[in-house]
Amino acid sequence: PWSQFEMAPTDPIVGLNEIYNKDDFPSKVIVGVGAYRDDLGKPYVLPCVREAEQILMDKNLDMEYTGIAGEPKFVDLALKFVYGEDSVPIQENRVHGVQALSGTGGLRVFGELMAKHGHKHIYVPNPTWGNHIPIFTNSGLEVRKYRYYDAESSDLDFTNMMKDIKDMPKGSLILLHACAHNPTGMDPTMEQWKEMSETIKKQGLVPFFDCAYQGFASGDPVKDASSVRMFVEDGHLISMVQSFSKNFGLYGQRIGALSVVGADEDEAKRVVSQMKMVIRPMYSNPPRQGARIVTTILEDPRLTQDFLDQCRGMADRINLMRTLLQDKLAEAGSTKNWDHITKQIGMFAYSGLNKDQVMEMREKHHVYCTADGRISMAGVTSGNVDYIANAIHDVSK
Ligand code: PLP
Ligand code: TYF
Repeated sequence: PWSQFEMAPTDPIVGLNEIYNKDDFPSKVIVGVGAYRDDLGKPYVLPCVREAEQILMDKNLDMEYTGIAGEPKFVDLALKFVYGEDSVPIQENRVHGVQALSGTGGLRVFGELMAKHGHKHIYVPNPTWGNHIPIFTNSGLEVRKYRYYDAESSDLDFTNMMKDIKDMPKGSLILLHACAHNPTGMDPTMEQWKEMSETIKKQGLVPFFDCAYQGFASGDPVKDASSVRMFVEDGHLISMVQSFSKNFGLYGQRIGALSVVGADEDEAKRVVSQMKMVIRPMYSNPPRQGARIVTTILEDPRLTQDFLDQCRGMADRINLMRTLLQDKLAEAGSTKNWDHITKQIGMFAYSGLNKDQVMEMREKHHVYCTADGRISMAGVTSGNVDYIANAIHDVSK
């Protein structure tokens, strides 16, 4: 039964690890997958997470199945974390959701939910996180793109984005990156978000937020939720997927949430009941440990404060590396403008290197970033920043 199966291509982002692992050059560097590293290049478990694990261990909890929608307490805390406790629809009990298999799983459930309920297409920014496209295609939605970024000026292409939004048919789904746009690191300003909110409302579009970096953009999760909170205040009945991979460093725990703001409590609950109809035959129910960890932290004020400090610590280190990388490029002799490295936010620097330059960097310097020139700043350390700067300068001079 397997003879006609062809070898599938490796994933453009995750597959980079395999290529890197085969390279035995001693000072090779990988700045591919967006996963935080400490300044020694090692994976980082937040101390608040370690503490929460210990608390949970001491509780001797059972390992029964959770419900289809996951852990209710987690979902409640996750929604307050992004919408804000004093959010009007939270107060009115018309924001409901489910625990999701991190951002990816929430996106997939959302895609299928909307395809099942009459949606034919979704608009995503160009460029967007590579996985968005197969996730929504596999969900049964046609993926359409709106202009987002101008490679020439390494800046947001706001004028053309607004033009494209104005051309979207009424009722269309539009995906927005809540903060720290992946891969470009360029977010709209609050004034621009306001204009987008007004136009999206006027056009009768359905905004859906992907919030994968709350706390990673500015170091402050409240500030990073500003776009989402503005849309909610403007009266949009948004839906949203949250990931706790990056901000809590819980990557492999697969923990996230998918939520919806309804016109009233009953409406939000009806949507959630339909999410459960998608989930039950897909994976039945989500894993519990990540939900328990996040719950333990967010229900305890002292652990929450520790989390905020540790999350800010990661964001600060990345921003320090942005400044250092830009400085080192100048030091290496580059006369090009690299201002965008420090202007961009979140985990990535969208360097502007083209595919040939990326390949040259891999072959000649053993520095691995994705083919679109995206550099994971989370992988840059004080130990490798000189080496990376010299490699970038060499292939771009
Ligand atoms: N959405 C965006 C924009 C991302 O950048 C990522 C991860 O890189 C995800 C979703 C999904 O990540 P996870 O499934 O680990 O939450
Ligand atoms: O670096 C990125 O953009 C992501 C990271 O299951 C990632 O692709 C890797 C594995 C995964 C989800 C996200």
